Amino acid sequence: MLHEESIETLFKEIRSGSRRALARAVSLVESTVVADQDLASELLLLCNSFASPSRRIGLTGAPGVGKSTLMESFGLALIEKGHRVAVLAVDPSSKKTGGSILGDKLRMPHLSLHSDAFVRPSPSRLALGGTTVTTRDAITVCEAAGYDTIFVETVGVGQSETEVSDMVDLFLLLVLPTAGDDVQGIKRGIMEMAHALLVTKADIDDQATRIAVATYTSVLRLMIPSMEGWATPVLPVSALNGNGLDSLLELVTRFFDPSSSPSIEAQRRAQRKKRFSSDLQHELMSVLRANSSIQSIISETEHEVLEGSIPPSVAIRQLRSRFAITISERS
Ligand SMILES: Nc1nc2c(ncn2[C@@H]2O[C@H](COP(=O)(O)OP(=O)(O)OP(=O)(O)O)[C@@H](O)[C@H]2O)c(=O)[nH]1
Ligand SMILES: [Mg+2]
Repeated sequence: MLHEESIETLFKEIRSGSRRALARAVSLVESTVVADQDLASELLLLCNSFASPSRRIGLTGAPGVGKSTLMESFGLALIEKGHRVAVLAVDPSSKKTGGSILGDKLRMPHLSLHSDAFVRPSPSRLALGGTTVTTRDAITVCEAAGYDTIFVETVGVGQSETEVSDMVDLFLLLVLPTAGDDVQGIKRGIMEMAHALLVTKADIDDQATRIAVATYTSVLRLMIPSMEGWATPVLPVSALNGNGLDSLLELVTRFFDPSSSPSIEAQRRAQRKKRFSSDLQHELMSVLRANSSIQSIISETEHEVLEGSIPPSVAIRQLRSRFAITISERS
């Protein structure tokens, strides 16, 4: 069991490049055990003070579209250029299958063994909305460990895309070259959030890939761009033969060009603001719900609203004054 003194040791080990220590640190910040949370906070404060410039890249797309395989080949290409790459996963399905940790290591066999890479599928912590809340903290720990490129993979289901797009700088949507038939199936909101669309498995069918690129390009023209002044590119890629990886590298370099970093910093600031405010709301609701007298006032009022005996607007006003009384009685 970790205690305060060992947090400093753990932090030193992380800084000196130990991947085992990093894996333990990520488990600690992901832990829901109450006793771990003070230690996790202490570790995160240390890590936060060592934040170095980094590139946070999210990948989303239907199951099997090729996210992990792309990170394997693109991650290795980045390592060759001197980068250190961490891969985290927000995987709402891992709870059910329980097999994704092994699965992802198999999908990224070379990357997961490379000394300049850290591959860690996060078990999903189902919070409100059914997505993880701890991946952001795992990002902070990986950055303190000297990983300058952090990939976050998520299967495109439910809310996880929004969550991931709120924790990364560059957000990539992967689609299959199914001649654009899928366009209808992809939610408009996700396409508008993406900074680029990658048509995967381009090695399989040349013509289908070209049609898919053209279809997605024209659909995107009708949508609101993910960033002001940014035309969302559609790139064909093959993780298998490496075609398109140069263009992807060029895109990533252009996106993170120092001349655009003020806007990345502004985006991170907005993300921190959003997270603080939503976590605060969540926390306040749990505090309120844990208080039995407040909980019973809420239940009583809810019952009256459901029965139609008072309108919701009046109920809320009544609750506001009853909460004020309850809180002042206690202070
Ligand atoms: N031909 C071809 N097959 C690919 C390519 N990329 C991935 N695949 C295959 O597609 C299958 C799924 O690939 P993954 O990388 O696991 O896909 P994923 O999107 O990470 O899947 P989930 O994590 O399950 O959502 C595997 O059998 C891969 O070998 C590619 O560029 N070309
Ligand atoms: Mg995968």
